[in-house]
Amino acid sequence: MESYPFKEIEPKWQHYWETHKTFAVHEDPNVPPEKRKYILDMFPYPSAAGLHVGHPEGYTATDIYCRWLRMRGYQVLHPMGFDSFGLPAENYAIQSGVHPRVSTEENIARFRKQIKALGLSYDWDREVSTHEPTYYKWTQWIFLQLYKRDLAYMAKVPVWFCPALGTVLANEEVLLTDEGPRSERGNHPVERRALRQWMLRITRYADRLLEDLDELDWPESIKTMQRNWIGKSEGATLTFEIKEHAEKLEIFTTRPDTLGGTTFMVLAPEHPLVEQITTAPNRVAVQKYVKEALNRSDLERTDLAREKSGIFCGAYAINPLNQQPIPIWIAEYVLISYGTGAIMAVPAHDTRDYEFATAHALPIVSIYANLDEQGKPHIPELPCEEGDVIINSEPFNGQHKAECIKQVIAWAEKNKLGQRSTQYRLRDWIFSRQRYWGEPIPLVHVEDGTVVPLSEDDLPLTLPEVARYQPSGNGESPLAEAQEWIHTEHPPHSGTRARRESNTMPQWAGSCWYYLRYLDPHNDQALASPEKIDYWLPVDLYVGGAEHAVLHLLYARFWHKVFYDMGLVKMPEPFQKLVNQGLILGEGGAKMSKSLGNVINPDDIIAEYGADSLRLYEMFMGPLQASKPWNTRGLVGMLRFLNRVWKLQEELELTDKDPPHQLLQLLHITIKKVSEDIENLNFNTAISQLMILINNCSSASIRYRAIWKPFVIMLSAFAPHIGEELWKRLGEQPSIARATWPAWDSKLVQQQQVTVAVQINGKLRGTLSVAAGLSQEELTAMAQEQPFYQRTVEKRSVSKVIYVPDKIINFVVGSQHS
Ligand code: ANZ
Repeated sequence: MESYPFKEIEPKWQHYWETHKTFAVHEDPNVPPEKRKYILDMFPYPSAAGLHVGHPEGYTATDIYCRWLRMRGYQVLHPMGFDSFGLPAENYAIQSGVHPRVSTEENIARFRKQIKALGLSYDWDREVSTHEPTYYKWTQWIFLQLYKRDLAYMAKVPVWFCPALGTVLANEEVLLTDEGPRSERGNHPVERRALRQWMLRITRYADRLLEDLDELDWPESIKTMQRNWIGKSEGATLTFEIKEHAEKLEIFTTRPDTLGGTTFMVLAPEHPLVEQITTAPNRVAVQKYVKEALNRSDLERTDLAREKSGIFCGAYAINPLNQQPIPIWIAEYVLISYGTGAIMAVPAHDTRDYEFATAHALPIVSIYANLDEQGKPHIPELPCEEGDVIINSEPFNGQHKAECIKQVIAWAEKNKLGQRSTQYRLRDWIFSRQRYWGEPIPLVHVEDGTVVPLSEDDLPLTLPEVARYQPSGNGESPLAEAQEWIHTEHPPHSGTRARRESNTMPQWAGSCWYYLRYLDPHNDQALASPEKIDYWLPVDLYVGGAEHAVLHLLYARFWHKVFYDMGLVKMPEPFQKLVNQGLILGEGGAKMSKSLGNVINPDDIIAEYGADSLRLYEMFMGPLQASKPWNTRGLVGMLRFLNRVWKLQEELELTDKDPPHQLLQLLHITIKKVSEDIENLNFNTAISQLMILINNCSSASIRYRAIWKPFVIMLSAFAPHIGEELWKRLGEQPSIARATWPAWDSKLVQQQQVTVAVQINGKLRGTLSVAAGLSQEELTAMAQEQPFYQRTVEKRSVSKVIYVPDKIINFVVGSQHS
């Protein structure tokens, strides 16, 4: 295909932006706070594979948004950097002997070049990489602050260990196979081993991490995932006596009402009582069972489809309600890490317990009955969650569930048999790795056993050069073998021997706070100056993949809250609005993967079609948030569009005459549509509208400056290289990035207006005056902004929306709070 000269135009303008620092931004006190915007992309891990087509998707979206903001007079901070510590570089070093820093920096150089080839408007003066000592000095500084606040501590925790590789493995390096867990590298058996780790007390922030989600403009799905991850459960801990033992057994339940239906107890295999109460005849079998269970992950152990294995330990507990003896079992489906690691099992009303009781022929007693029309009680079909009234549970018989839960807790508290209790699924964060390529943890272990943090003045504690990246073989990091580095004295030169901490931080560490470093990347006195932090925060828009829904976003929110408590930042949340771009799938809809041979390389696309076509195509594929298959034909369509634009400017004479009214009207409709679409990140429909305008321009025999100039400005947000070129050819001064975004004249836009009735559960609550032809989504979004809607719906969840176009929208909401 004969194409416009993108091969010349694109590098030319990239060079222009770079040398003119077009997108560098400075704090200017004259810019009012509402005119400052911080637009952030999730920075990439610089893998050896280079950029994939998923990267340009999110990056182009934020780039368009930033360019649009700048042209509307906003001051925009839009930085980029690299999350450059991590496993692949270390594994590559083990295989090849190449220092991870060397391979990482090569990868960064390649990534940077690829990103620049996309024409993204970053302020490159703010680039950071997490592996640089000037950066990780502050990651270490943050660790010291966490340590000071008692948010970092040591504990022995089970991690994956591979004896053949002599190393600890990350979850993602372990495959769960039919022959048990195996190392991804080399397919060796892997086991759970308790090793000393550094932990961060994220659990102390569980409630705040949960509550503050409500205020954020984030996808509901991500908020739900975070809520589930934190997993707050309200219930009670209850204490059971053990027959012939002084020890007591404490359990956590969310269903104290079902106490009377407890027919057995279950301990997690790791529970400390297992040792003590297992009777002699059961000992050998119990030990065997426990050993097997310990080698399985929590995920496997709680797999609902898995047969409920378990073993009787020989001891009995006493039900505090009726003094009946209840056998104590040990079973893997009870996890040591949750609640108290022990449960009262109520097979009549819990499906897992029901399956277990059925498999092991244990009794099943219903403590609920349903009442028929005559008020006669009947046992419901089991298992069932609840019934009409409590039975078999004197003195609580006849009560309903909610009141019974309250009464049992009150009774337990009065008799010192237990208390109300809240549990979280969230666990403290294992914050150390037995690896070389990470931030050294800035502490020493003195020979008398004390642990001493380094002084802030001694930071950064840099990674030493090592000869081998092979793990030490005993589960310690390769740093443990760096003799000159690991041995030190504390206090320095005192002659008292000390060892540096050999663990390094996990890859999450650097990405927990990079959004702060961008604010002041060259500051060597502080992680960022308070003025700059106040000037820019919070991040107004954060765009990245949904794979970071839980961990990265939760960890970053946790650190941010610590910064908030330290007075470093003024708002409790770092990321106001979050958007996840959808996955780009291979042609035909399968996931892109090397093995399927359907991976698209952005370099090839840019060489063949140009970066502007790639950008337009990725935005035109569909809504930003949706996953969508690659289709090379669509890409060709974008190049055709740009060719057409180019031809118009080559072939049609430019005039300052007034354009025909219809064309002018179409221009203003386009300005409005494109502006509003960009604001809502609906780039695909904005591009369609630009195409409609160009189709109409093509039928004229002349180019009207009054149409062409605003068109070029709008186009430049999406396709900035051709935008700059056309701008210059209009006789304007570069850069078009500084042009003024056109305004629309609402008189010219006058579309048919309609009034839509907004109902909630069928009742009229208000009306909206809107343009005709809006979609259900558009109207829903508008309705949600109305105070009358917010007042009536509050936190209840909408179960259904009924929309009669241009007339009525009805929201069906439940009585339950979501
Ligand atoms: C008795 C009972 C009766 C329960 C009933 C449920 C239904 P969530 O909601 O997820 O917090 N449980 C407690 N600790 C456990 C552990 N370490 N491993 C596995 N299961 C555990 O779940 C709380 C319920 O999960 C608790 O309430 C307990 O079973 C079980 F009809 O107690 B329940």
